Amino acid sequence: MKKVAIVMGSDSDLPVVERAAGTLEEYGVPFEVHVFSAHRTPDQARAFARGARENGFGVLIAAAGMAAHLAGALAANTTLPVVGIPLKSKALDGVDALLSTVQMPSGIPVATVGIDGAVNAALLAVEILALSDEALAARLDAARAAGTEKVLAKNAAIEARFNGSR
Ligand code: RP5
Repeated sequence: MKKVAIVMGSDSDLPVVERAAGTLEEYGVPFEVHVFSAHRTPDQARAFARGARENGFGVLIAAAGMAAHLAGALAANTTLPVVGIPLKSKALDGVDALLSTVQMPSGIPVATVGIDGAVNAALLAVEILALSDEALAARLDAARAAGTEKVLAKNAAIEARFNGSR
């Protein structure tokens, strides 16, 4: 199976990024985690993206806050799919990172998830790898069905509490 790369702009991003790593672990998807910054270590970020395909990666996840150019900078240097996670920071609550990540020029796509959306970023990566892996696709289907069951059970409990006498 191809690997997923999780790249973050700073080690201060790790608390959110760990949720992506945990999700990939749940699905048994191999991954690496790196700190490369579009601004502080641009040469290393570029080299990583340029070599990612030949180094066995299938999807890159890029997490960054503030002026979040990391996902775009990686996408500029690879045609592998790049999933961007805009991270919440103090001053602008993550809207700065969201807009920096999502507003890519035509031709260089970044699939952007919600602010701090690390779990969905990992799930998107799993879905991409599952295009050519039926066992992985089956695991996604099973997890989706289990999630549905959980919500139906919650609905049943709420309905029983409030609608019992109707
Ligand atoms: C971004 O700047 C990083 O992704 C991080 O979210 C933010 C702040 O970085 P630190 O100053 O905490 O290293 O590039």
